[in-house]
Parts: sequence; structure tokens; C-alpha cells
Amino acid sequence: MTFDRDANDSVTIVIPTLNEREAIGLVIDEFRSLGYRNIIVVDGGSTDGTVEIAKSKGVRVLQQEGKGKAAAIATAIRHVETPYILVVDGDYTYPARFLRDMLRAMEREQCDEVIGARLYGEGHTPVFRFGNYVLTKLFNFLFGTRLRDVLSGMYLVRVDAIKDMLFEMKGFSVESEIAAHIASMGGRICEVPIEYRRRLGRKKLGVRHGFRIALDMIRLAYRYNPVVIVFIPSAILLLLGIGILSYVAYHYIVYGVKHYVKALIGLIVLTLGGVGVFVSLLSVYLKRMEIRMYRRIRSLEKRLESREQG
Ligand SMILES: Nc1nc2c(ncn2[C@@H]2O[C@H](COP(=O)(O)OP(=O)(O)OP(=O)(O)O)[C@@H](O)[C@H]2O)c(=O)[nH]1
Ligand SMILES: [Mg+2]
Repeated sequence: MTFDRDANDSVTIVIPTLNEREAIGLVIDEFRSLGYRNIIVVDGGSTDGTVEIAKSKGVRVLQQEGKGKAAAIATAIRHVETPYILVVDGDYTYPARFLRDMLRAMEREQCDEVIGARLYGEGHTPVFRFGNYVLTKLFNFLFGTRLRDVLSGMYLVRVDAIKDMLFEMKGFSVESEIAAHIASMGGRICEVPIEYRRRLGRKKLGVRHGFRIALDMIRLAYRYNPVVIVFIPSAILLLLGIGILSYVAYHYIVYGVKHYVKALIGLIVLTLGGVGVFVSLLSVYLKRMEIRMYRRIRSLEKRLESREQG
């Protein structure tokens, strides 16, 4: 097998672990055997010997600061010196061989993030497959993306693209936050289809996490893409106002009855809705401006970098 040294060394593999004794050794060996050398295990306080196994394999092992998977990734990012970071679950569900395709997609399509979309394999239980589907649809609706698997536990990210991310969401919502951060900045999120294997060891994710993730997506939308959140209720108010005023006008014209209170309420509702819709449109405009400026800054940065190098 031939290794593409440069490509392999451009990425740091970050494996968050919490009690993954059965799988962690296999995960490390699999990436090693494909020629990846920068590997960091970020542990969340395993008590089953995971840390000892990782250390015995000679990879870097960090103790995460704070709790949950998000905190683990936030800790790891501070130690990464390569342009790309691959986050991958330490449960042996994500085959390492797909990283190569993901790196290629990253370069070829100029992506900021490449998600390994779990489109086949034995890993999904029906409940989780359905949950992932619904949550991905919700994400797409809120952020205007067309992703197939936003919650995948294997994704490649350009480190620069998330350098100023805040890590406000906890635990298993970190995947949504990264994608939201990138999408809302006009970044490009690509997907590469991958196989999803059955898990070794015990799952940490339950159905209640699904609800938590959905709630966090709405919170993220409010942070990153408030337009949808403001626009929907405003549009409803606007239509309601129009409805009430039409009713009042109809009664006045046809029966000659004057509904003063209803007219006043209609006017207030109409005004609120109208202002809301106006603000939403304005914020779309501002967001576009921000994205345009961000892209401009990015291309200037790139030009400066290449001038410094050459
Ligand atoms: N460092 C750290 N890792 C964690 C924590 N919680 C979970 N993990 C790891 O994060 C990865 C994802 O958790 P999983 O238990 O695999 O989640 P899952 O139930 O398989 O869910 P999916 O992978 O989305 O199907 C695994 O490698 C876990 O060991 C944590 O608090 N800290
Ligand atoms: Mg998993």
C-alpha cells in the first residue's frame, strides 16, 4: 500500500473516549496501519483502562477540561497543529479507510468540513436511524443546508474554520454546533458516504439525548441564523393581522357594523408582524454582507499566506 505522506500528516485524528476499552486499541491500530501519525485521544475520565491502552499504543492522551464530548473536542483543538482535524468516535464504528476519500474531497471541493455520512453498514438501530433522519431534516430546515447525516461521529474540519467557535453547546450537540458555525459563515460542508459498523462496547447516547440535540439545534438557530426564528412568528402575526382587518372591513362594508376594538387589535397585530418581517429581511441582508466580507477576508488571508510562503 502506498501512503500519501503529505496528506496524512496534514490531519490530526482526535478520538474522544469514555470507557471504550474494547474498541480504542483497534481504532488506533486501524488509523496507524493506514499511515496516519498524529493521533490524540481525549479522555473524559474513563475508569475501565481505556487511557492505559491508549498510552501503551504510544499516542498522545489528554484529559479533557470540563464535561461531555463537546468539552473533549474543545480541549483537543487547542493542541492541534495541523490544518485539518478529524474527529472520530472511539467505538470502532467508523472505518478509517474513508478518511482518505474525505481528505480528497476536502482539497478537491474546497470544503470547510467533510462529514462521513453513514449511508450503509450495520451500525444503525431503527430508532437511531429514524432519530438521525429527523434531526438532520430539522438542521437542514433551520440552516438552509442539504445534509444527509449532520450527527455523524466522523468528520473532517479545517481548523481555521472553527478557530473562533465558542463551544456553547454541551455533549452530543457539538456536531450540530460545528456545522451551524460553518454553514452560517457561508462555509462549505461536504459529505462523503461511509460505512457504519456495529459498535463495540456500550452506547452512551440515549433517546433523551435526541430531544436535547433538537432543542440545542433551535438554540443554535437562534444564535447563528435568527432569521428563521423571527420570521416564522412574524409572518404568522402579519397574516393574522390581515385576517382580522379583512373581517372588520367586510363587516363594515356589507353590514355597516363598526368593530373598533377588533380593528385596533388587528392593527396592532399587523404592525407587530410587519415590523418582524421587515427586521428578518434586514437581517438576511446583514448576514449576506457578513458572509461576503468573511469570504473576502479569507481570500485575502490565503493570498497573504501564499506570498509569505513563496
Ligand atoms: N472524552 C469524552 N468522550 C466521550 C464522552 N461521552 C462520550 N464520549 C465518546 O464519544 C464517542 C461517541 O459516543 P458514543 O457512545 O459512541 O455515541 P453513540 O451512542 O455510539 O452514538 P452515535 O455514535 O451518534 O451513534 C465515543 O467514542 C465515546 O466514548 C465524554 O464525556 N468525554
Ligand atoms: Mg458511536
